[in-house]
Amino acid sequence: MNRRRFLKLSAATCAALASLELENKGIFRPVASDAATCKGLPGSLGAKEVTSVCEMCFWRCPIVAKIKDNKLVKIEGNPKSPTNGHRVCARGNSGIQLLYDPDRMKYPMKRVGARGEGKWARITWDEALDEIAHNMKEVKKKYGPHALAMFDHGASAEFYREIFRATGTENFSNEPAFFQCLGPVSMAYLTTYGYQVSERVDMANAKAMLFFGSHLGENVHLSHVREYMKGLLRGAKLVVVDPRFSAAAGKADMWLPIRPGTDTALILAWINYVIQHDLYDKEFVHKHCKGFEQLRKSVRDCTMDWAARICDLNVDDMTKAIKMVAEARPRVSLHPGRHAAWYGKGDVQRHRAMGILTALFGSVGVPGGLYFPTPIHLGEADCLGEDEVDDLIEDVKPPETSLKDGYAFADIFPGSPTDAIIKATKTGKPYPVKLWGVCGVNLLQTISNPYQTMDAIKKLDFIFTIEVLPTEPAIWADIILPEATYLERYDAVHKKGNLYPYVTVRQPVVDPMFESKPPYWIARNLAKRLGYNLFTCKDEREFLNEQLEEIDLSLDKLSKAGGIVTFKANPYKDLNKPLGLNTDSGKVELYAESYDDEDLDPIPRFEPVPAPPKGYARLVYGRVPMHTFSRTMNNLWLSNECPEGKLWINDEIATRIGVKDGETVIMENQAGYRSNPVTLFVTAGIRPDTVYLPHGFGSRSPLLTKTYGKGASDQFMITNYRQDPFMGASGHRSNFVCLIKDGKKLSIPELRPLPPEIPRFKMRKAS
Ligand SMILES: Nc1nc2c(c(=O)[nH]1)N[C@H]1C(S)=C(S)[C@@H](COP(=O)(O)OP(=O)(O)OC[C@H]3O[C@@H](n4cnc5c(=O)[nH]c(N)nc54)[C@H](O)[C@@H]3O)O[C@H]1N2
Ligand SMILES: Nc1nc2c(c(=O)[nH]1)N[C@H]1C(S)=C(S)[C@@H](COP(=O)(O)OP(=O)(O)OC[C@H]3O[C@@H](n4cnc5c(=O)[nH]c(N)nc54)[C@H](O)[C@@H]3O)O[C@H]1N2
Ligand code: SF4
Ligand SMILES: [Mo]
Repeated sequence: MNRRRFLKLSAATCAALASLELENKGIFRPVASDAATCKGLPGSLGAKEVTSVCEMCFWRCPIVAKIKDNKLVKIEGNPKSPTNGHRVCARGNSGIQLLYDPDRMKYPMKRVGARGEGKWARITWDEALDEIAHNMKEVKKKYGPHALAMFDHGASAEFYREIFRATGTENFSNEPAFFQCLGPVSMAYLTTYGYQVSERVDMANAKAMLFFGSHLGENVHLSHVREYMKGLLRGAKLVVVDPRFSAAAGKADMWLPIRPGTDTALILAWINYVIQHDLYDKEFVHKHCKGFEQLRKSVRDCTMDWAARICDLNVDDMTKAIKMVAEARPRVSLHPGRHAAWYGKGDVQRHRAMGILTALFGSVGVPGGLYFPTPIHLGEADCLGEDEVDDLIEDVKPPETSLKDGYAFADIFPGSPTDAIIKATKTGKPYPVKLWGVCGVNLLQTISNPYQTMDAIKKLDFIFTIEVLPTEPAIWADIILPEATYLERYDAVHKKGNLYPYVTVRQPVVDPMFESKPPYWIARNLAKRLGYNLFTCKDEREFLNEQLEEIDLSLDKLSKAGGIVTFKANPYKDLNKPLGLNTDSGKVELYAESYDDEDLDPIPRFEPVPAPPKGYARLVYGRVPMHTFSRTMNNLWLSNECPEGKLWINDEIATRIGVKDGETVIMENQAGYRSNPVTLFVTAGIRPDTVYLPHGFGSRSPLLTKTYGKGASDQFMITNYRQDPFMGASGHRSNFVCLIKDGKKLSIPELRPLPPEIPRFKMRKAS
């Protein structure tokens, strides 16, 4: 079967994801309204307490803002929320310090120095929007619609995306938070289960949990962490596979400090083991899975000894761990993972293997296992102009050579891989990309190889950014538009269809400060200048009411209900009936026929990723509970709590190379790039071949006065990356560093033997 055929099949297989995309945009028709079952007490919208939705991270917890003398004084969780209740996390609580950050973008600005130099003049909104519209028209006229590209993440970006869609371009990075985040796991579970599983795993009811990475506790999605804690408190066993002693490893019954990049070998050996030792759910497999025989044959040589050598683990621990988990079947929460863009090539297959092991335990549609979403179908807000856009782009021809060519996701996801957009911008091939619009994405801290990104930006005719803070993308912009923060604006209706489904809305808790404007206002005024008849509602309340109408709700009704209404969940399945999944076969696809292509194995195979070159350790990264990526680094309260991410290094390595805990060093990567100074955390809790740096620190924007110059950035060490051939994600974890102390280079000694199956990374100097 060739790639073209795969694409055709996957289009059907992946309809569920498309629906999810559409659902998120609020353009899905409802099938039934559960609104009659909504419960709620009268709230106090518009009074001293205003209900809204947090955006300090993308979990979007329902909140209540407390206002005194027109000033926001406290943020709490919405007590009526079935997920977080009155709680918020440290970041949610610190939203106040984003609102009142004196470094905020206050006025529209125009660049007057060289790009990236950071010199601007204040201009009016009219001037700023005129200039953006003029450049968008010019670039489209000169090079065609596909020369425009948009980088977006976050709720407000939805509005601007409509404008870019109306230009006819195919180039949306579709949220770097997709291509650098959960793209691979989405693709894998869509193939295997027919839906985007995301974090839909019922940990509160699990008897055993199994994590690969997934550092919950440091990764803080509040209600998700609470479900995990509930599971632990009820006595669930926990096995954590992580090269580092993560917060989750600290709570685990077993920690397996795996060699980075080898998880697929471990999972295949475990699949083989549970099949050989009858530790799988035969009934579930027989009734609900396709391809068991092919799976059994394919993994039969994946022995525990083979995997132990590759993963640098011992067979006894591996055996004990898998038995512990298998005994709990079907109440096993094998966490599907969220951040899955790890190594590039094998990422989808690693998550396919995880999905397969889950099915062998029968942990699907049952308490404690994977669960199914409860769709909430909002109405289409006609006045946003969705139909207008479809008419406008009806005749737009796709480019002869598309930036999506060759990617399996192409029919399913509306965007192009971020990396392809950047390369086309830099090289002009296969066609020139000349204008970028950026909203809610820190181009330099989010995307692999920031040096390449800066080179690309220099080639643009025009770049504008819509921002709340003067972070790196603002520094590189020609025009910066100051957007109202999430506490000063409306966004589209927010719904969550997980274990406790609900609908709520974000609404301003104070008026926009300075000259910042809400996204709806900005989008409407930009669209007008471009001649697009979009955003014709009187105001945001009108389109929100249109979205809510379909589920028999309105802003007033929502307000009376305390800002939130809940729905009955439908997470589990009757396993006596066919699952009727949205896959090719309607069953769980252990063998994915649609992958039957020369480079897409229908059953995952282990493909090694290169080991560190001699003298280097692999750089991996993750979260700290007090920050969200780079976006919270300048927050007064959060930066007080956690001003800098420390570089974790193994204690034995530290002794051998003569560095101590708390000392400051510089990292140098395999291509010779050097980091800002970073403080060491010396610990036995990390493998000797690996160092770990929390993500998002090391800001390069001097305008962020509370964080500039503090700590080092993982992204500025990530110059080497590999592309996932399935869906275009770039894996960030194939970079290696040695340390520089007092100007002297310290080589990292190799303490763990490398098996012949794993090649070593070949050094290349930076060009
Ligand atoms: N506080 C906070 N919480 C957040 C976020 C935030 O910014 N701040 N962001 C949210 C978002 S969008 C995401 S995507 C998630 C990300 O959070 P996760 O989905 O949990 O991210 P992972 O990359 O799975 O987990 C990081 C862990 O992977 C380990 N690791 C590195 N390499 C390997 C390997 O080869 N094998 C194994 N088994 N482990 C490895 C690292 O040591 C680290 O402990 O967090 C979410 N939660
Ligand atoms: N090296 C490395 N790279 C990574 C990751 C990693 O762990 N390590 N994680 C990956 C993952 S999982 C994800 S999800 C992505 C996240 O990628 P991004 O979402 O790009 O992450 P941030 O660094 O938070 O950048 C957000 C930008 O939006 C701005 N912003 C914040 N709020 C608003 C708002 O309300 N309106 C507007 N217009 N702008 C706003 C912030 O000031 C900031 O400049 O990064 C990915 N890239
Ligand atoms: S987890 Fe924290 S930062 Fe994220 S939405 Fe909830 S309260 Fe806000
Ligand atoms: Mo993410």
